[in-house]
Amino acid sequence: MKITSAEFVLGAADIRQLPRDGLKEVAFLGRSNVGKSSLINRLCARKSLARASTEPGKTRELNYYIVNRQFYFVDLPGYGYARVPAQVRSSWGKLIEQYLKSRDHLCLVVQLVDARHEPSELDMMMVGWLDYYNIDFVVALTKADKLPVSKMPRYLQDARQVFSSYTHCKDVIPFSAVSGVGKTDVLKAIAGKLCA
Ligand SMILES: Nc1nc2c(ncn2[C@@H]2O[C@H](COP(=O)(O)OP(=O)(O)OP(=O)(O)O)[C@@H](O)[C@H]2O)c(=O)[nH]1
Ligand SMILES: [Mg+2]
Repeated sequence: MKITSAEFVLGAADIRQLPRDGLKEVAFLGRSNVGKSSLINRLCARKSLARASTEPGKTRELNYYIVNRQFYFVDLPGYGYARVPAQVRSSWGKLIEQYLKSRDHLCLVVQLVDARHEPSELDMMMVGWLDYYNIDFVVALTKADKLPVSKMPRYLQDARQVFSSYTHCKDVIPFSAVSGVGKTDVLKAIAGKLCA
């Protein structure tokens, strides 16, 4: 699949503000600062379509981008940023769960996990929700460029092991927004679900 156009459509802090046009959507989920916006920018070959943050926890809304005038990419608010008040953190959790539960046209979630670290409790809670709500997902192991090439096979094997118990996990893909590694595989997974 080739992405030929991508435009920002809306940012919503409330589930009721989301589009009702029935277009399919692909959502990007992961802790704050894991690289969601950078991954979206890389997929779309745009430098600053989705704002990559200098400060973690900046993406507080669900940001909708229309891609190829056909479907949406949804940049979900990053979770798990410690310096955000507990009340705000729990409202993000609710917003994300409401989103996952209610979007009938959500056909794939790209779950991002930092390639260098074990998935956090919150990451595991998210993939638990994805399985529970019957949503297919792929895991992108982000910032792969920061890991020595020799270590990647082992990290990938470990991650595959962790996620293999989830019925809806379709693939685990090393990804780098810097080098572009993994872009083709992520796009392939997306195209597969959009055409299904
Ligand atoms: N080296 C490297 N840095 C990356 C990569 N992806 C993202 N970053 C950096 O990580 C930081 C966070 O990236 P973002 O894309 O803003 O992360 P996010 O998940 O959208 O963050 P929030 O919107 O705060 O939830 C930025 O400084 C990026 O430049 C990558 O693949 N490699
Ligand atoms: Mg972001």
